Amino acid sequence: MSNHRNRNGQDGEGLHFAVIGAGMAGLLAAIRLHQAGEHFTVYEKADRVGGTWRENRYPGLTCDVPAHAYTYSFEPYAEWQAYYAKGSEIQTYFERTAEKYGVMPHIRFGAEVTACIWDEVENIWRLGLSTGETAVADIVIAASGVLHHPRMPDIEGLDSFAGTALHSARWRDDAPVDGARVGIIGNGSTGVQIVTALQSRAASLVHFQRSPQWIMPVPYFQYSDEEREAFRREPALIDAIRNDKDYWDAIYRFTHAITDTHGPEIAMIEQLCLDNLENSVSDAALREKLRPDYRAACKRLIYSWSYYDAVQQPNVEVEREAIARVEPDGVRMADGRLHPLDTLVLATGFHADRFIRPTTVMGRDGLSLDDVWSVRPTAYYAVAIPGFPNFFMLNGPTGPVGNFSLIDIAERQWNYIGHLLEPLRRGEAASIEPSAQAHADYEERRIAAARSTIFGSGCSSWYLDATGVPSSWPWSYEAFADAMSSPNMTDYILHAGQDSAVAAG
Ligand code: NA7
Repeated sequence: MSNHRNRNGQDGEGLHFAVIGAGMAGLLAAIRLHQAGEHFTVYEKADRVGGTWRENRYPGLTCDVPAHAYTYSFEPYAEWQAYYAKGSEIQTYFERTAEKYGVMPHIRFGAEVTACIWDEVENIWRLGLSTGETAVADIVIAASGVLHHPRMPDIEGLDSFAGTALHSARWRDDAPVDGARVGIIGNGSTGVQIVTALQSRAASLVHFQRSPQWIMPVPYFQYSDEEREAFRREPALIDAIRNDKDYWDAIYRFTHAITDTHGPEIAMIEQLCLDNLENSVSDAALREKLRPDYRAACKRLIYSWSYYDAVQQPNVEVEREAIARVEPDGVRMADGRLHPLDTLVLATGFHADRFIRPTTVMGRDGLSLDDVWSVRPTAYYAVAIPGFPNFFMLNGPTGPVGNFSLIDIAERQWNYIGHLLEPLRRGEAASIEPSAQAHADYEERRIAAARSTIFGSGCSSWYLDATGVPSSWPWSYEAFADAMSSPNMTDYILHAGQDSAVAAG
């Protein structure tokens, strides 16, 4: 938009972007905007970059996407220690990458965006910050994360616990673990990783499982110093891993498994998980405790190479009885038994439907995002929302979930957003948003398809919205890649400013 007024008092022409969040997706946006010479500010509530990887520090934290696939495509990393990276390594990667690409000076740390209000007269977003300041921007990139509001379990007496109780996403290094009696509530990826990591450190460990999980066996190995040296010398070796046909075939197979619940791919996953349980757990009673009563991949599949080993150690107990309450000394079960504990870890997940909320977001005509999302959070192709011009999300609602690299997903979404910005950059319009009709059609198709995915096959999980419909992309990964390669511009409305449409689809 060559004649567009500049924002935030900066000199020069062009659009000004406000990026919300300096995690993986926000840093991606920042780096790409910096490379393109755009004006932008990243607002970050915390005092460091890293998002999820800054917030989560629990023992055993590991990304279950192979390390070389969980990196930006433009910034391969030779230093990964193992096939799956530890959380602390990933945090280091993001810190280094942010420094290397020169985006740190553009990040306002300690500045949470509390409000985004669309100004229809000026065609700008007016931002309120936790610092009491205000800012304006032509474009908002909401990269505020998905799993960032810890869900505390509603268990009677939790506050009465005399030991240390803490949520997995609020880990404290002073929590007694070594030689302590530790209990872990929750059996998602987080609980499984914590149990595996703490088994050898705790005196005793109880894993409270409301629902058992299917465990997918995966390879795990360390990279040697020689291999890392080779990666440094020859980054093409890293590309070969990233682009490995077997890896991508597995991704495609996985989405076919999700979408074709009676096909050969899901049958293979189910068999692998079943064989893992049958062959890895020797005690028949324990095997039955660990056997889920729903289909594999209905909940997010747990990838682990060592959980079954950990729970077969003599200091570990898998507890399937219902929890009656927490008492000062430990956890009381419904059948009256007490597990005395020093430390109680709540690996009970997150409120996965929040996205940018609780930030107040108001679009055209005072339209509130909270109202638009009153049934379920939604966005056209997971990126944009009718009535919210120039507002784009990375890793927003209805995007692919599963065992994929969210970095790859965000990069594809960024490409899509880039196409949407072209008419604004050319000065042909002051704003762009999807049409309500296009979005309604998308949601109708998506919901119908989502109901018949494996996620909707009859289990509880954070994949389901409040009405029980899977909230995710319900088609194949190839379909997602194809959709993100270029938007259908006829589904978008361009406004020239002063609220007059210049083109409508
Ligand atoms: P998840 O996958 O949402 O798992 C939460 C776990 O906590 C799950 O096993 C729940 O059992 C259990 N839970 C929740 N509330 C309770 C109560 N009140 N009592 C007993 N058990 C409870 O969260 P994670 O942090 O493990 O993983 C989230 C994502 O992070 C993961 O998928 C990766 O993408 C990274 P339930 O199954 O509901 O019976």
